Amino acid sequence: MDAIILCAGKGERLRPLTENRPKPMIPIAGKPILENIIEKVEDLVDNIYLVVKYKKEVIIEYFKNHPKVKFLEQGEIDGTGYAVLTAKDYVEEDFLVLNGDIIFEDDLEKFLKYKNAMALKEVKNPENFGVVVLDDENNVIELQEKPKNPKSNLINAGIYKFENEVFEILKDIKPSERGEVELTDAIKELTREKKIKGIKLNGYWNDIGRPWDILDANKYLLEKIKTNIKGKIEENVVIKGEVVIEEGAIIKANSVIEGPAIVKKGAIVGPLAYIRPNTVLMENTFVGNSSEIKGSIIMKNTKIPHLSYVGDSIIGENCNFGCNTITANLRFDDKPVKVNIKGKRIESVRKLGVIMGDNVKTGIQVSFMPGVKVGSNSWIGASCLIDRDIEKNTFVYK
Ligand code: TTP
Repeated sequence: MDAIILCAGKGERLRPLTENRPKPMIPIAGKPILENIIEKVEDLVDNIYLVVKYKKEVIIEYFKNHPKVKFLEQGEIDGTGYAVLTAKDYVEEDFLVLNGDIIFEDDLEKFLKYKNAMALKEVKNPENFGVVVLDDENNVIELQEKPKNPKSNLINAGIYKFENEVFEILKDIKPSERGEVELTDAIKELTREKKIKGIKLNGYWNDIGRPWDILDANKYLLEKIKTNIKGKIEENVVIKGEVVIEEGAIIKANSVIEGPAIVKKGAIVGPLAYIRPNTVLMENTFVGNSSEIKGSIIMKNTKIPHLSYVGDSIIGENCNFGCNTITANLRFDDKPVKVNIKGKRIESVRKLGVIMGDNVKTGIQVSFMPGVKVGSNSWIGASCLIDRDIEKNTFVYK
């Protein structure tokens, strides 16, 4: 048994976080989304084929020493079906296929006994997804793409078990209207002869597409951590709840950490810093005097040295915050924060801060309104209030 993990997508809805890395490499709960997926399959399969393309070097560098991982590059044509076809001459007779951007709880053993199967998740809003209709024997009999009137509340969860036969179907599939060879078109062929089972997934499942999905999955994964303190803890530090502090991290005097939280290797917290639940400080970050971080992912090498508040935010690598940089994460009217996703203004969640790319610098007293995005390499000058998205490589000043 082998596994194919689809990692070649462009992750456009997650700009600016995907400007310098593919979506599967966004860190959630301290490690890339893809590492969470690999951990789910590595004991079940002999080989794990990662189908890569966009920013492939980031994936290859991180996983190059994994004994089961091999890399295949998707060709010119886009689409999940074409991504699977990339592995045609490599995988064994039976194989699992997983999207490279899902965080899920359930185990996958139950798929292995079927020739062809797909994972389904029960949701309240099936109209936003690919809906799957089953017969009494759990055979998939119909797929509906974002239907106005869904025939079931089960959706395609992006995990499949196939036999080699699917390649024969895929190689004859023509690109869809959006120019992609779609895996679902091959599945439709299988449904004609009732050849594919639908298997319901239990527990948490999230298809990471939008920034707030990352924070939701981060919260879910952090609920599972157990306290493990290997770093240096100075005097008068208060640690509550489940907290991981890796070796080489330092928590300086009079800081407070409320778990669940992870402080990675080389990170420095304090003196007098306040780390609140659902926060991850990646490697070599610095959160200094009187800075407060809540419900956020701060990627490696980012510095937040003094008098800042960062709430419900995702901050890229190598950013530097000037003194008193502040994020707002809640509207006065308590309504969901609106975010621009691929040109559309979308309601997100009640609390959402800033979504920031890599290498951003802010001057002193910079503030961000809820849900704004800041592209990589931008500089925000002193005293600016940012209430709109900032493209990458932009210098904003008063
Ligand atoms: P999507 O989430 O549909 O696409 P994406 O990752 O490019 O994100 P966005 O829509 O924000 O641009 O893709 C589902 C999965 O399939 C995901 O794990 C990426 C993978 N994929 C490929 O490997 N190759 C492809 O050509 C496409 C379209 C997706």
